[in-house]
Amino acid sequence: QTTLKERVAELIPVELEKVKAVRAEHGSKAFGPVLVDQLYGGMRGLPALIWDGSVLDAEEGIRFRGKTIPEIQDALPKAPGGSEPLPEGLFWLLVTGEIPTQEQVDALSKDWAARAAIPEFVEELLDRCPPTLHPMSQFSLAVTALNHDSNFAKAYQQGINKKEYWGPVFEDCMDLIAKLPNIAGRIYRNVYGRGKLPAIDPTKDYSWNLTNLLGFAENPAIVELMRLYITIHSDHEGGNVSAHTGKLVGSALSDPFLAFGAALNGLAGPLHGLANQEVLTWLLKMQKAIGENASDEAVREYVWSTLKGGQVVPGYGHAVLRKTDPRYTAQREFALKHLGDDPLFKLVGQVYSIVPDVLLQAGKAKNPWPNVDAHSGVLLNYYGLSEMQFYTVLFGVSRAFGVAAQLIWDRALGAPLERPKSYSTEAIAKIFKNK
Ligand code: FCX
Repeated sequence: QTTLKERVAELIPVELEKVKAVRAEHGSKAFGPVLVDQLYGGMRGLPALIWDGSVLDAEEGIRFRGKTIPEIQDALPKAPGGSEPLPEGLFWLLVTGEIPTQEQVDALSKDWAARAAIPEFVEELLDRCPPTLHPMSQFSLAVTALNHDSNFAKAYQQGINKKEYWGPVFEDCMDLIAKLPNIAGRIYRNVYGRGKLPAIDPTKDYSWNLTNLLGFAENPAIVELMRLYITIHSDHEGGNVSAHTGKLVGSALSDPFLAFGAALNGLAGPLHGLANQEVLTWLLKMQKAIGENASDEAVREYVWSTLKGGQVVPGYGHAVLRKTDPRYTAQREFALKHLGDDPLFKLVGQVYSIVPDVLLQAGKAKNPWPNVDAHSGVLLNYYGLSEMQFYTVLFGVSRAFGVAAQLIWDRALGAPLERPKSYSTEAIAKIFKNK
């Protein structure tokens, strides 16, 4: 049976040829004009990056290597007795574009379990963090510190040939993903006083181990949720803040730990991954203000008061999407199957029936529909993982899959240092004065 690394090695010459052919045929063609407004407007819609793992369509949502979320739920290998895809399989798909066999997925589970231990000094670093330090700051700190043992940084210092970069980067990416559960678990237990971490079970899959490190694995339903959660948060093409940061920092040949540590700092922003936490905070505040089983009118008024206070409605809107996020839908379907009439789930549904209208009426947001973050917190909370400040850490564990897959290919295909051109307002005024 072929390992993931062997398959990547086989695919590299094929991909190099593909890129060469596309560049030879289309390299000098223009995508279209760039508007000055795009420079001021957060580069929306500006074609600027190559990202192979996934592509986002504004109407349809994400496709991982051409496959929609329902398609990967169907096609990827599952755990015994489970019905959600194993993220191990998704990583294989992101890296190779191919659906792995059950044996290949099992081999990844074993490989990651074997690499899962974190250095003692990183454990101590985390143990010394005050519980008041946000879990995302602790997470990025620990991931950055893993650079101590980077295979790539070491190989670079020893003068590795550029053609060989991808090998140690692949090893670093595998180590990175493998070590995240121990980091996340340690942060959770330290911050919330949940006792000592259990050992990794090498006979179990990645999500089971992650859930067990957090202390919840005796409930098979939350383990299934974790498999779905890690799968759907992994990748959302290349332009979002975390993915782009990982790629950008990697382009300086910073190793995958430094690159992903930087990505995590972007994910920790409230307009991006922190929305995972913000949604539940907002829902609970609303529940406190208007009570359980509140009327639609009361919810509508609360949404308006958020907008009038100059705040965003967390979990709604998107820079690219213009329809309900299929990652929201996948979580809603999971909730319909498992959550019954949980009051917070009911509130999420009620909010879904009200917020889009309000945002449309307010007339600013280009997309009034819910994104991935509008649903995740309610699911985790239902199973007892109620500490919302921790939620973005789980998003981060998942996002490593997408960033790592691209880092491997960027180094395999010799992606150059990123260095776009910037302009001052003065320069722009001068350039376009007489145009
Ligand atoms: N609530 C209130 N106002 C909103 C809004 C929302 N949910 N979404 C957009 N708007 C506002 C913007 O703030 C902006 O106002 P301004 O003109 O006064 O600056 C205006 O509508 C136009 O913004 P728009 O072009 O629609 O959206 P952007 O591409 O600029 O921003 C995000 C996209 C996602 C940042 C925006 O919709 C938002 O703030 N949403 C709430 C936070 C959130 O859920 N983030 C998570 C997104 C994602 F899924 C993820 O990364 O995890």
